[in-house]
Amino acid sequence: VEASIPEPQREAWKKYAPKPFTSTEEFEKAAVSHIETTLARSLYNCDEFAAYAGTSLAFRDRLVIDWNATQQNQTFADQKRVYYLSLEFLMGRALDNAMLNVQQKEVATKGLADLGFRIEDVISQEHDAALGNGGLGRLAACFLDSLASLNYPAWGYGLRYRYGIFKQEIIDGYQMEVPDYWLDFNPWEFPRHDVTVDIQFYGHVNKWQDEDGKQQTSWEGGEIVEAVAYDVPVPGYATGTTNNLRLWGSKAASGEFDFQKFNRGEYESSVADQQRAETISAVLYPNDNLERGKELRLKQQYFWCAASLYDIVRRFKKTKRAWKDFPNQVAIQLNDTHPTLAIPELMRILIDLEGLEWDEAWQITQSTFGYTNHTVLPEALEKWSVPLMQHLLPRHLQIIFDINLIFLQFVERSFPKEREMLGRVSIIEESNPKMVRMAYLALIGSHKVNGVAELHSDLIKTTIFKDFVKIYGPDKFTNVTNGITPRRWLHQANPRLSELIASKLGGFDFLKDLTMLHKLESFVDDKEFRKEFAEIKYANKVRLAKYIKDTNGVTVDPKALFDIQVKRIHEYKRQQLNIFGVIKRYLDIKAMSADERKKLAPRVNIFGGKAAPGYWMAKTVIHLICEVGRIVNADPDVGDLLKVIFLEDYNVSKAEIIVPASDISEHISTAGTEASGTSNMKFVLNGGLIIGTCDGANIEITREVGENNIFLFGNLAEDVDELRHAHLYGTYELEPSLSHVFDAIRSGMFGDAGAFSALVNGIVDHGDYYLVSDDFASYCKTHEMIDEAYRNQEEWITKCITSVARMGFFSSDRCIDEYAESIWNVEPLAPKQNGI
Ligand code: NBG
Repeated sequence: VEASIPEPQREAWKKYAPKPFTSTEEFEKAAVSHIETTLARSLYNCDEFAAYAGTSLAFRDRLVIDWNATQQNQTFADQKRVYYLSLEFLMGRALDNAMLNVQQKEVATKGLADLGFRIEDVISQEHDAALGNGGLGRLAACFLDSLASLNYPAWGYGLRYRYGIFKQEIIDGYQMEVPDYWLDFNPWEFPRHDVTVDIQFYGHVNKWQDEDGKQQTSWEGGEIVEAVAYDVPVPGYATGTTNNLRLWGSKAASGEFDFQKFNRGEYESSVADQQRAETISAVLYPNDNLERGKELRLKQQYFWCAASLYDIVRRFKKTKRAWKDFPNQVAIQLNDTHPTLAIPELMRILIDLEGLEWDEAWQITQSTFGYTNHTVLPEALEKWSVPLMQHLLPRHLQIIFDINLIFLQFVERSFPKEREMLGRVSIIEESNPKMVRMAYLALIGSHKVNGVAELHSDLIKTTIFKDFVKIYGPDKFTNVTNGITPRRWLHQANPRLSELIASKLGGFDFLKDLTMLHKLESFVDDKEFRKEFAEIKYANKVRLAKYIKDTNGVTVDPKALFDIQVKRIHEYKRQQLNIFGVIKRYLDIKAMSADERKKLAPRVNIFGGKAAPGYWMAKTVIHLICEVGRIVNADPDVGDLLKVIFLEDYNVSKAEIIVPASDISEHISTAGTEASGTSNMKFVLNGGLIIGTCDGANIEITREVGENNIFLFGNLAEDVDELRHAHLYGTYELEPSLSHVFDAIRSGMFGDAGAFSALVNGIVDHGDYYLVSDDFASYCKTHEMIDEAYRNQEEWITKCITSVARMGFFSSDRCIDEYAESIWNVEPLAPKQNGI
């Protein structure tokens, strides 16, 4: 690698290279300097936002030093890198995370106090980076944190959406969507106007024979859109490694706009091209676990895959290695099927542009890619219509057909007696129009396929990918159970608990090796420790109660049991089961005598989560929760015994307040539908217990914490098919206590009954697909057990502490080490000058 500064001048350069601040004074100097110069503000007009901006810029300088060193170190080391391709990165706020990861938060706290600011107020000025919908996007963010913290040479690749997930407003009990324009001031990204890639769409394919008689193919014509790189530094915890997240923005390729038109006075149409190009990276599709097959979405996918691959290949070619070395230098992980077009794109590069033969290109491609499946829900499995792909990506469609042909020939040879299998496993579905099944393409083009929790990884092998297990053998499939970063989800969200743990474990090493938490079990009977543990939970509940008061205007008692369900609103996640349970509780309270009421444990039921704008049933559930809250919270018979809260606009930064404040959280999907879930892990790590079904990672949480420390209920995944069948064709009786709830809804107790009829009828008349009725009795019974258990506070605290101590397995560090070992075959690279 050649340096741009010649040898004799490097001394001066090195002498003046920036050094990170190490003391409060140096931090203050950096922050004030940024506020006065970069922001052109003074001490007469420095508000909290300016303080945030100055603090961020000071820390950004710090990150950039480590970032540059890391990138240089990785280039020189020239070893295998990981590329994580994800359409979603739900990063949340960056400042607090940066301060903690470089271990300078105390310096900033003192410095800001010196300058007249409280650090909490400064941190809360930051706009969340919300480039994701839910678990899938947040998992990608946790993975980036772990990759950097463990010193893996890794890049994230995504799209720089101008609008992230919409902001949710609740108006008269209905969800309204407001665009999330988040880029007004974003100090965490670096535009790289010199790093651009031309991306082609439409056009046609040319085939000819060259002078040696070799078949040549090229993709001609169509239109070009330019991809511009925006880089986001990702600092590891207590390490010099700061990795890169590269997000692509789209821009018109042919200069600014059509000047001829402009000069003719056709102002509007002259900017039309530009606007059309910029539309590609304009907005995140707001669906969680649902694909709707829109052309713009396919354009987003190709735009991002092609730009990322161009970048990866460019970096590889600089090493001057032979192509067969590509998989020894590059591992690409496909986060769900969204980046599957990277497979035919790499084939196109290798064959059409680099002149490799098919077999060698295919060998390289398969060895490079790994594919993570995140769902078995049929409505979420991506399919693209063949005519659409023919139009937008004609060459890629040919390559997909060729991949399919060769694959089907192989299947035919291997299973000559099972011809009906060919139609089932074909990448092309023979429907009208024909469809490309992206999950099959991803699977066939990768060397490993993994699910995200044990049950889920078993399920993909027996359901959607059953035939493929037969074709490739079981070794192509593996499990990597999801994890969460303890830096954000313990140390940052719950600093007092992190401190308490550190005081018992002799420091913060557990944040790098979460299995060390097991040592907490020896303190489970330590009086002082228990007292502090309980106090911290109570303080976190007080904080949430204050937040609820500020946002919803409702007073809740922090001594009540806080029961929380926050996640995307989805029928399979069954918020409807929860709210029906709440209604039952309300009806029970109403029917009680004053004496009976006195014996009852007060509850606060807290909900939060967004519904996809087009998901009408999910919006109905939100409306019902709000209406129940309106009635219950104002009912003098009930008082503090029950409160029902819907928290508006659930996002990462709000999760950091909500998660540490639960006594119980709900993870109650129909068995077999939630691939993993990750908030379940966050709540338990923060000393809350969970009520859950035998689904996703709940099962492994049970294995780790022990059956006595979790409240499981409901039917098992293996019984779901039969139960569904019974609803449709059997003589099925609705659970009576649920009928009672439905009667109350139909009576208009919670406002216009008609508004909720579809919700109720889906269960009563239309097959109850999510088996709410089947699980309702055991759900309510389990909540009674929770009431009972909560009454015995001493035992409750024992359960909570024991659970925290046993959560070490669920660190995303463990998860990333598993990917590195069993899928990527990459090694960590120690930072050169250990930054800290
Ligand atoms: C989601 C699953 C969750 C899982 C996350 C992360 C999709 C397609 N899947 O259960 O629903 O925790 O992925 O793996 O968003």
